[in-house]
Amino acid sequence: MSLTCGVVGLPGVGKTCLFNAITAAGVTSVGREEANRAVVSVPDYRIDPLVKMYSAPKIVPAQMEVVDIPGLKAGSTAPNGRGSKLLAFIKDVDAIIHVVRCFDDPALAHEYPTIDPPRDVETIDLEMVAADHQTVQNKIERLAKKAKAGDNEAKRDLEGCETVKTGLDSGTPARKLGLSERDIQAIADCNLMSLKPVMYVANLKSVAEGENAYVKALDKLAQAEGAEVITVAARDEADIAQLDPTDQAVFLADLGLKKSSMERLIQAAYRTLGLVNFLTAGPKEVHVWTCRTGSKAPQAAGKIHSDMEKGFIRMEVMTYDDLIGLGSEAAVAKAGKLRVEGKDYVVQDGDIVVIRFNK
Ligand SMILES: Nc1nc2c(ncn2[C@@H]2O[C@H](COP(=O)(O)OP(=O)(O)OP(=O)(O)O)[C@@H](O)[C@H]2O)c(=O)[nH]1
Ligand SMILES: [Mg+2]
Repeated sequence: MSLTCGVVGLPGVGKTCLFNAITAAGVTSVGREEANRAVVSVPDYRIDPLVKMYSAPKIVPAQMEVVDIPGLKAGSTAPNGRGSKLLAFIKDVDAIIHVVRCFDDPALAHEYPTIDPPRDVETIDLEMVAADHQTVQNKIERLAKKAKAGDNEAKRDLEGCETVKTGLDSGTPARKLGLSERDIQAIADCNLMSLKPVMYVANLKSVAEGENAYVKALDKLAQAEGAEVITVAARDEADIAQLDPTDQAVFLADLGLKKSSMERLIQAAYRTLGLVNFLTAGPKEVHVWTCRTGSKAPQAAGKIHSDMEKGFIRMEVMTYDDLIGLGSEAAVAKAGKLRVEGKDYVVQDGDIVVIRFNK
């Protein structure tokens, strides 16, 4: 299962630079109307220690797709506007990496004469809200017909949709409306953009810059909605990503940095997707598997092989910390910390598992 994060923001804020920094793809796309796509491996601190423990020759990390979407601006959602295509790109992603310019540079064009992260975030949010509003309105019209004909399910969904629409009317993104399970159910097939999980990227002028008032303003806004913020200098990081690994280390050391912030960024983006990673580890390979948060053992096993879901008997589970702390599977078992879990077990991040199943 590889999910997709979309890099979104106003024109010229550094989205393509960030995409290049993440993927080392080296694309130039100023003025392009198409999206750039690449799949990246998700760094995981648990992989190396496990590889060492088992002398495993093969590593399979989790992966996610990153899509660089051309800049969106106020008014993009107007019918037949250039933005309708851009909005379609956003519809297709599972989470949003919202890039915000957090530096002054009169030589570098910005959509507005001032730098103002909360305004920039709101501009993009309002575009998504406007498009979502239309989507919900269309659904309400369809449901109203069915409800009138006596369809009770349609009546219930209609209520949920009305709640969401009222919220969107006030300009609030759906993700901030505190919607109930039932409301979310009612709009599930609308695939609302403003409901997608978001993380923010504060883009600085250079890696030498410290955090500034713009970053603080973005931090505050993100904190209020429980979203993560990663501070980067996309242009510098894109340049660094083009170097070979030894030169990268030298370059970063020159700047007084240990490593590029891309690892942190990829990890934060991956967390924003709301996934759980579990692992299988042995002398052949260390493999990171991915399932949705809340998945039960058989569904998680199904990510490895469909036979494991169909014939599921049990899942033997140890935590990463126990395995590393105690030093071997045998020691974990001896300490009584190897758990046997059944089909109702909800798989946790960092579980190291063995699936027992009927072939
Ligand atoms: N100084 C500085 N310039 C940057 C940074 N990030 C991007 N730029 C510059 O800003 C300009 C636009 O960068 P892009 O990455 O193409 O911006 P974008 O968001 O992809 O733009 P659109 O796709 O047209 O919306 C380029 O000239 C970059 O060199 C940065 O971190 N620091
Ligand atoms: Mg771009």
